[in-house]
This record gives sequence, C-alpha cells and structure tokens, in this order.
Amino acid sequence: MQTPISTHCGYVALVGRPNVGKSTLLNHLIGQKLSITSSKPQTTRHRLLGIKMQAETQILYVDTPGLHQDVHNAMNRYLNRTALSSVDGMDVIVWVVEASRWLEGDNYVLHTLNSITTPVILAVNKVDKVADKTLLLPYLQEVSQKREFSDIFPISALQHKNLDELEQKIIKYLPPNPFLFAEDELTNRSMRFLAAEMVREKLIRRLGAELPYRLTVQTEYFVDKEHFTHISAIIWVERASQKPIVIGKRGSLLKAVGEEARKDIAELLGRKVYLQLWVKIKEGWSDDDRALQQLGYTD
Ligand SMILES: Nc1nc2c(ncn2[C@@H]2O[C@H](COP(=O)(O)OP(=O)(O)OP(=O)(O)O)[C@@H](O)[C@H]2O)c(=O)[nH]1
Ligand SMILES: [Mg+2]
Repeated sequence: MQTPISTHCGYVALVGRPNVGKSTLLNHLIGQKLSITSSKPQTTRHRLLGIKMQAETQILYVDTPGLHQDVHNAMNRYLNRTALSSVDGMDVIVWVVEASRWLEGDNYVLHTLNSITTPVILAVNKVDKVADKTLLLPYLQEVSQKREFSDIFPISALQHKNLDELEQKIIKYLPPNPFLFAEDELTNRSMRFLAAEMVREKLIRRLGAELPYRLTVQTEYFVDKEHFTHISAIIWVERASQKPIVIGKRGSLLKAVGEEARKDIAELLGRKVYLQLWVKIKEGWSDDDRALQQLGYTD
C-alpha cells in the first residue's frame, strides 16, 4: 500500500500589466530581494522563480514580465511571449492590478486570461496609495464583476499588508506533491543571472525614460576567490552616443551603479563582492532576434 503524500507543492504565477507591483510582491512574499523593481514599466524581462517554504508546503512563485500590447520590436515580443507562456501549467494565478487605477492594459490582461480555466486570485495592490479609503470598496466591487475570481485581496506589497492572508489562500490551491526543489533553494536562476539583473536595476533607476530600454547586462566573469567573489559584467547599449550617458561625468554614474549593485549582490551571496562594469555597443540588439538569444533572452 502506498503512503499518502503529506507535502504540497505547486506553481503560482504573478501576472498583470507592467508596473502594478508583481516583482515587489514576489520579493515580499518570499522575504528576500530577488526580483528587480523600479517605477518604470517593463522592468522585468525574464520569468523568475522564487521558492518559499511554508511548513509542509513548497510554494513556487513565478514572477513574469508585464503583459502589454506594444509589440513594436523583438524585445517587446519576447516579453509578451514570456509572460503569456508563464500562464501555462500553473496551479493558481495571482493577477495583480492597482487599487483605484484600472487602465486599458488591465483590459488586455483580462482578455488574455479569458480562455484559461486555472483559478485566478485578484490582488488589488498599492492600497496604501489610496488616500480616501471609502473609494476602495466600490472599486473592489467594480473589479469583482470583470470575471470570476477565486478570491479578491486588497494588498500593499510594499507595506506587507494582507500578504499572509493572500498566501494562505494560495496554499489551498497547491496539490499534494513531493517538493520539486531542495528546501534551502531560493530560485532556479544562477547567481550570474541575478548579478546582471541587480546591475540592470540600478541602471534603470538612475537613467532617464528611454535608455533603460536600450540596454541589457550580461555577466561575463564570475569566480569565487578565497575572500570574495570576483564578478565582471558588460552593459550593452545600442549606439555609441549612449555610452557616455551610462558612464556619466568622469565615470560617476557607472561608479554609483556599481557600488549599489555590489551591495545587493553581496547580500544575496552572503560574501564580499568585487564588481567590474564595462560598457559596450551592440548595434540594434533589442530588435534583433539572434542578438537577443545571445544575450540570454531565450524562451
Ligand atoms: N505605494 C506602493 N508602491 C508599490 C507597491 N508595490 C509596488 N510599488 C511600486 O510600484 C512600482 C512598480 O513595481 P514593480 O514591482 O517593479 O512592478 P512590476 O509589476 O513588477 O512591473 P514590470 O516588471 O515592469 O511589469 C515600483 O516603484 C514599486 O516600488 C505598493 O504596495 N505600494
Ligand atoms: Mg516586474
């Protein structure tokens, strides 16, 4: 006779339009900064797994790029493909929207989720930003009519409000399964990948509106030495004119980015880090499928 499985394990996708707070939510759910975030839309470019142990349950959270209709270049098409394919094979979907801010982009997500039969929980994020709380209830009522939801949670990812309640609900949808990952694993992504992402986050946060979309970061060297980890990363831009902007006056911007990223990477690794950054040009990489593949944008 087979003994019944006492553990639960399953996949939970965090989906929604850009900038609603999916990555912030992933980080706060797993209690560690893993996914990069910024006030600019389309920050997340890759699917990212965050593993959370909760007693006899292993929750596999999947952060996704924001779903959007703008598919004017190869990178944008890659982002949408990645986000769309992330919906497959999930045990439950957490659709993230913003409190009192329903945009056309949310209708697009609604349309995308039309055909799926996976349970969908709606997380209405950024409730801390709604000054007049009396507006919240009518908004929740309005969005509850949009489709069938397994549940609706007003949350603040940033202030960690209602996240434990949300997680308790998520757990109910995870099937009996052995753990798919070791109990001390945090993600299936390599440290090389995460290091490049931390550098990209600092660049997005410090640069203007356009340049973040014209650059990507690649770790080229990652070696554990006795007392520190030596990492070297390339920041790829699309044109020669973009290089001096990324470097900044007498290297000031690059220095600040390196210092900030180094701290985040050291915290993730739990050891000292020596980080070198180089800026190089790869003409038109963001609209070139082959260049995208070379730079790690693979389905
Ligand atoms: N006030 C407030 N801001 C939040 C909250 N959650 C996220 N934000 C902010 O919203 C912005 C976008 O957050 P992200 O987590 O990067 O959003 P995202 O949905 O992952 O965005 P993409 O990766 O571009 O699709 C950042 O400036 C966050 O600090 C929240 O609960 N309250
Ligand atoms: Mg994100």
